[in-house]
Amino acid sequence: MKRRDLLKRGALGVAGLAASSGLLKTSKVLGQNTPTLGHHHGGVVGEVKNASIDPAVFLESFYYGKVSRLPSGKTLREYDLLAVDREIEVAPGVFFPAWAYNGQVPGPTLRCTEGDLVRVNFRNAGSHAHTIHFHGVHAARMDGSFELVHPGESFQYEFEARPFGLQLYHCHVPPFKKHMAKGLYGAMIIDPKTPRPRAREMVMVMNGFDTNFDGENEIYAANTAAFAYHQKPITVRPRELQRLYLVNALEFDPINSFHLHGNFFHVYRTGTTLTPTEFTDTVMMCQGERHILEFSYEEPGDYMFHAHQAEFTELGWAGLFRVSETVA
Ligand SMILES: [Cu+2]
Repeated sequence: MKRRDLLKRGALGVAGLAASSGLLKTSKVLGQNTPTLGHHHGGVVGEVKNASIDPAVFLESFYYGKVSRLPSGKTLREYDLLAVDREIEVAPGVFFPAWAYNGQVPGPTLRCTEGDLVRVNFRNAGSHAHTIHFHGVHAARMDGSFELVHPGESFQYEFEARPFGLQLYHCHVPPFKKHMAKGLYGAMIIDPKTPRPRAREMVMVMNGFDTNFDGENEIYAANTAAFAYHQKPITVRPRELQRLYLVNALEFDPINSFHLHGNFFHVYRTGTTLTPTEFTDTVMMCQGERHILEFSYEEPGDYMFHAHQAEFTELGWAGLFRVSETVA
């Protein structure tokens, strides 16, 4: 049965899909609630405990690598990335057999500064050949598109970090769509040499999961766990500048989006400018697109953010910013 047919029959959402696709592992979690949004305490009952990341921690985690100084004065940053097979939980009780960099989906958010020499020690401990293709400017042999790294093998990628902005890295082994959709992707932030203004910074990698392998996503999320930030809102202080690094790693659906409630945000397209290119409340993003968003809230309260594709929202891609003076 197709996801869209399922949805036409009523507000089944996550629980209905999980139950009908036979992927249900913890029956107490699902099947007893209204899984779609519309009330204030999260879209599903139960929590994702094995997402491979803690969404609250992943949101603000940056992997700066092992830093050393080269004789030229340049900064060298060394990162270790390991591809593994791992089952992850993507909605309460819904598991997905992922392929994951460092055992997590999304992979760690690599962070460096423009001009740094980036060295990535990649080892493939998975069951299929993989690579890492980095967006950015680099030599062809460092592109991760032709040199397959077979199970048990290693490869060292090395390039200068440029241009500054928000980059994407992902496996580039055919069938490409499958290697992406299985979870081999992550964000890479290349900071400008003169840092951006001080802000509270967050990373959201918009993704989805084809849990019944029919070539469509059944679960959607920002940072893998459906409704995670709806169940545990992201707390922000009034008037504090929020900087969101937003990456679209979704497969199968050509377009994804981010819509913010009660507010507008500035868009820095691909993160490659220091002046905003747009002021809006909804940004559409094709596969592989990424932008930096900046905004701040005045009034305390709970504000939704979600894909403006309502179908994605109901299947997990929704969260809340909780604006409060008393943020820890
Ligand atoms: Cu791969």
